[in-house]
Amino acid sequence: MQFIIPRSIFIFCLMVMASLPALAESQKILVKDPIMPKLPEVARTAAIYMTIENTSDSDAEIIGVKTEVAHHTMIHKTVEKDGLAKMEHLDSVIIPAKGTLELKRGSYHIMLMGLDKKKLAKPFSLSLMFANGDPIQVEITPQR
Ligand SMILES: [Cu+2]
Repeated sequence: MQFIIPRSIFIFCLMVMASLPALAESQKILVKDPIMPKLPEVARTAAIYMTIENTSDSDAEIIGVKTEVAHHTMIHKTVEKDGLAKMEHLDSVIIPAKGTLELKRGSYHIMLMGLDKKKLAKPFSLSLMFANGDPIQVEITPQR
């Protein structure tokens, strides 16, 4: 017995494959005002702030951050407990559809740990990794 794939199914599969890159591209993320405040001479950690806007119709989830200037990079949120500011480590953070997430002092931030100070002499790049979609490169110029 011969098994023949109907032509219509074959064409449908081609169409699905062709639409995949478009799907990744439909995740529209805009990063504004990325900053890394001036560090004390002895600092081994640094916080990075920025505003991330999601102009798409679906939530965007950042599941990690990568950079060459630090050994570890984490997403943190500063919370106040019993009058003390504490940093919580988050596995991921959501930027709601048509929404904005502000990374700022006393709130969400990107934490760099085990800094390679030599590499901080000039601008460096940071990759925001998404659950769905391509990484986004952000250029950071350390303040001095
Ligand atoms: Cu932190």
